[in-house]
Amino acid sequence: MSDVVTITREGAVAIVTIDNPPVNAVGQAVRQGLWDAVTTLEPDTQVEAVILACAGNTFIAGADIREFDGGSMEPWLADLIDRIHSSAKPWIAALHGTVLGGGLETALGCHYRIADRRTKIGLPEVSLGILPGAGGTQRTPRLTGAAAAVQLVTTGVPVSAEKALEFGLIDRVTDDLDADTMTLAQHAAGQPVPRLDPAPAESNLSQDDWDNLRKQVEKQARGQLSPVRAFDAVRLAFETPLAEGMDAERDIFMELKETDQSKALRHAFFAERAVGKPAALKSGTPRDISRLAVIGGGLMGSGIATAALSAGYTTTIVEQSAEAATTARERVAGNLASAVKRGKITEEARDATLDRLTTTDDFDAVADADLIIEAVFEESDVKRAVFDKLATAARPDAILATNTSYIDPTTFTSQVPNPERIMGLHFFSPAHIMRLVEVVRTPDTHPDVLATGFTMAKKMRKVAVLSGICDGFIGNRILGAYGRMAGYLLEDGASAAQIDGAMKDFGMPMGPFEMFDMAGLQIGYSNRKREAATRDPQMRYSRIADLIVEDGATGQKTGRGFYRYEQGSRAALPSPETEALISAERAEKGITPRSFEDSEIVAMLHAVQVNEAAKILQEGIAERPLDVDVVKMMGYGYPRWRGGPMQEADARGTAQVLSTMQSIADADPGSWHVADLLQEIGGKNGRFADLNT
Ligand code: T1G
Repeated sequence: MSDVVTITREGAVAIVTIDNPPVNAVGQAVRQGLWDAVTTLEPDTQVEAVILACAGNTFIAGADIREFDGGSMEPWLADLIDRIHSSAKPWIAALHGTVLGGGLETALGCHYRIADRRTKIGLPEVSLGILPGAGGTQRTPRLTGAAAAVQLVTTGVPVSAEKALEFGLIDRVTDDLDADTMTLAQHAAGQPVPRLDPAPAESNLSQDDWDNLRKQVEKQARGQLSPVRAFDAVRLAFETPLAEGMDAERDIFMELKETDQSKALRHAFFAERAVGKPAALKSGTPRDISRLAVIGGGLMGSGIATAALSAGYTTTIVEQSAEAATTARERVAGNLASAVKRGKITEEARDATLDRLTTTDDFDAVADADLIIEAVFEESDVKRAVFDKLATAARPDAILATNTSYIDPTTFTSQVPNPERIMGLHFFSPAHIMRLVEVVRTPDTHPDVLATGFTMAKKMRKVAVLSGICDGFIGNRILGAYGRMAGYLLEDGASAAQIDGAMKDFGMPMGPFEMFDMAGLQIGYSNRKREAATRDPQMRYSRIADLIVEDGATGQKTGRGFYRYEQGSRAALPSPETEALISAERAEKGITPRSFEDSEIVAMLHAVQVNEAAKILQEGIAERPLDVDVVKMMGYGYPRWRGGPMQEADARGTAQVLSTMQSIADADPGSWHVADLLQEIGGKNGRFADLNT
């Protein structure tokens, strides 16, 4: 018998237990163990029912995703499930934890399913760019009908045990899984074994209904293939017998598995876990922290405090006045009220969370904090004043973090004793929603401090990425190159609408100019004015954004920026004033506007991001290309089914990316320099992924 699948017996009931930590993935060893268990139990006349259960935190949470690139090994999961379903004895699946993908499919091959009340049950395969490949698209519809099957399969979002019961996916929900499973097994023993009807599933949907449903799935997929192809598989369950449907499902699975989208989505899955284990953390031990303090209860500070409170930390917000402290509490309460409204937390949980919050104007309240995050106004002098006070008000061992999107945390190390406890934490707004946080290390930051930052972020259900120090850290530095190139393309003849449209077709949630208008043009204008004296005179400078601001238009909030906005609407409309201003500037610079292909715009905007990322990697600001990918996906809306700019570069071919970047630099050597790392990898059409070890 295998060491990941064991059989025990209680009277006439056999209990097959899988023990394959951490998530009981149904990899080859588990499949072989289950295959052998069926072979052992089928002829055993002493056994009249079989319970399938898992040790640890969860029932099977899916196939082993790592096997997809290595070629599946027999026994195939679909064949194993068929064999279980054909058994002469009833199999009862005892579900707990997160029953996902191949885990649910294995349970659907059993004859009964009983779940602990807290279980989450789903078919998330589309989030990996594939579809349920072991019968999920064929058995689910025969149990739940069309609407639930389409929802489960094409969204990939798990449902509660109660909802699964309502859908007909499981037979029972229990608060005592072991006892009730055994009772169920004993009742089933010796009874006729229920079989799934192999005839096509029944639905009252018309051809038009199906076609409209597919259009909805396509719209929600936003360019991703798998939800739409998974829909096609589900639809087949209503038109063909089970065996035929299974064959079609397998064909679609094999088709999707080889797509760049699926490779990107599998990369994203593992990358957002790998970022939490940078080499720099190997020597770090996280400190045990429970009490946080946040200096500044504005939008960022109250968002950070909300995330901290929701993660279970006792949190104090320190503001400059009693009324500001009260406002901060109201902001946190508002954030939590929204979570209640969205059904994310109960009212009781909200109240318990708020009980952990203290808001005050007494700076000395930081005295018992284990970790303090300053989130005051993004100006060095304002932050310096806070660190001056922290130097004496905070415990000498308290970790001090500065929430900043571009200020070098080293700025503050001379102000406090034990500077090794300082790090930067670049939270993304809104901080209680956005999952990304860039953890910025100074040359002094202690590995334990970094490890504590990563542990805190994970507890906040955030994804932390380690960054060194440069202007904009990882994400905003790459955004800078992206925005600069977009400005040049605008000046050279492409319209804002064409550039934005091309990037939305690429999969971005919005284009650069819609994004600038939404964020507001004033901050960028002020930054550029401050940097004017030190700007490289060789670098091309596009004044268009400055001219728009000087024309009194600073974006969506004022009704005009790069676009015009009707009162109360966010729809970006052409702005004749802005277009006239752009034409005048082109004339002023003697630029004859030229036309661009969308593909050229996308290639150029992608190339400059990869080039900047290559420099960031060369400089050691980011450890691996996957760190860059995760920052762009989690913080900037980069389409997950492209896996981030570095994965996209590998998919396009790095030689191609190098060629585009070389052309950009040749045309404007004062503004662009091809990164050595891009030269090296692109020169041999290598893969950035090879640096992700
Ligand atoms: N395969 C391989 N490794 C996996 C894995 C999987 N399915 N799921 C998790 N891991 C690893 C993960 O990389 C990490 O490793 C560790 O387990 C803990 O994971 C045939 C084809 C179950 C909700 O998509 O959603 O079935 O970093 O940090 O936060 O139709 O893991 O420690 O080295 O995420 O407690 C479908 C994916 C597969 C579920 C637990 N199933 N997993 O979350 O832990 S395709 C999924 C998750 C399939 C069938 C198809 C989550 C979790 P390391 P973790 P967690």
